[in-house]
Amino acid sequence: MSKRKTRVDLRKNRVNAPRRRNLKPLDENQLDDLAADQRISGKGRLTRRRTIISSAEDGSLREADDPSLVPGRVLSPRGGGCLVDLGAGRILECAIRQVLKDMAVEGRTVIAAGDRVLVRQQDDRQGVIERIEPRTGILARKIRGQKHVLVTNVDQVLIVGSAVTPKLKPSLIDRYLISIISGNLRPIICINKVDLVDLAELQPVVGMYAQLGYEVIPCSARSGQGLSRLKHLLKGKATALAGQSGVGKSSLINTVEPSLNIRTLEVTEETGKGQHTTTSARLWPLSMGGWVIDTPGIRQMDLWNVIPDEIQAYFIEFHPFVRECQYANCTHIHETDCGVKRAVARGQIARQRFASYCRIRLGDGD
Ligand SMILES: Nc1nc2c(ncn2[C@@H]2O[C@H](COP(=O)(O)OP(=O)(O)OP(=O)(O)O)[C@@H](O)[C@H]2O)c(=O)[nH]1
Ligand SMILES: [Mg+2]
Ligand SMILES: [Zn+2]
Repeated sequence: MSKRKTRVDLRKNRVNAPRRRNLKPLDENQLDDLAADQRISGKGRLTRRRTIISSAEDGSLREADDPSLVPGRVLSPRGGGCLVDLGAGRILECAIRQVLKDMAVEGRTVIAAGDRVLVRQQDDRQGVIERIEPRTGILARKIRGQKHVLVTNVDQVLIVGSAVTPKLKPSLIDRYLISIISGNLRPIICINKVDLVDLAELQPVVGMYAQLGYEVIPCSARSGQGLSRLKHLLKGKATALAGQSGVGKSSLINTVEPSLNIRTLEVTEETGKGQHTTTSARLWPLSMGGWVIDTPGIRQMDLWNVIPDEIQAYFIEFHPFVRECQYANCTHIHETDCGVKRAVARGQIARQRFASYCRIRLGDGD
């Protein structure tokens, strides 16, 4: 590996007391705010210099190798730190070294579930994360203009929706599809709670995504329907489960791995919404091989790093019709002579997908 030594400017230690040992639980947003606090903000605060090794292959920055560091995988962000699995059943509660927080200039997230890290162990319960390995396979979204990494180092994302309670939101599925594909991950669409509906009612939406070439699994954590197919797809892979609160993400993981017994809660009767039972992302090993990351239900999935003109590229069924648009820069929204709109009118593009495109393009929520 070609390596290069560089001198980098580092920010002065935080003026406030360091949080290193303070591991009291914070919620996801507080953690993000913490990370946001720590962006490098001005030259006036750059006081120390340190030698960092940068690797030409992956562009990652890290300090010189240290044999006393042990590798681990982040199970869950927790307060200002996180839980790290060192393997063989050893789990440490770890703080994050200040220098890593200082380097997290890109966005809100210093550390995310799934991160591969190097840890300096302090005792059999605690340690400090000294290094974060380069991430592959990120699922991220945008919150208040910044990148929020939901999970890292996964192969695929299971987009979980429910047939009813809460009601299926294809436009949310479409947003997930864009962020998953733009993150170079494989999407799998899972429509849970099919025990509560007549399968024939779901057929149009299942058919719509299957026709686009996506893997779609109608399933039920309650009746067991579709679960053998789901298990087959999860085996040996690192998979994040994502979707609204109450759709049954944690329930599905419990069915695949009953010993986990993850907490789940009824959907609120009046609102038909979930209760945000899972509050931080958590990685779980599967006994059949592979990992799953359970994530908290999210209300909104704003796209990170996808500009409006690029959105149409993710609607693969539009591609053959775009050349029939009068203008090369057609947005397929207000133009009258538009190949995409004609294809919608002829039934060659699903209305549902076109409606999603318009909402996402116009920046409307779901
Ligand atoms: N009828 C039916 N109910 C289900 C099914 N899967 C989950 N549920 C119920 O749906 C409710 C919500 O399930 P959870 O697993 O907590 O949902 P979640 O997606 O993890 O929700 P958050 O953690 O809040 O994001 C629970 O009451 C489950 O028992 C299913 O296949 N059929
Ligand atoms: Mg949950
Ligand atoms: Zn057009």
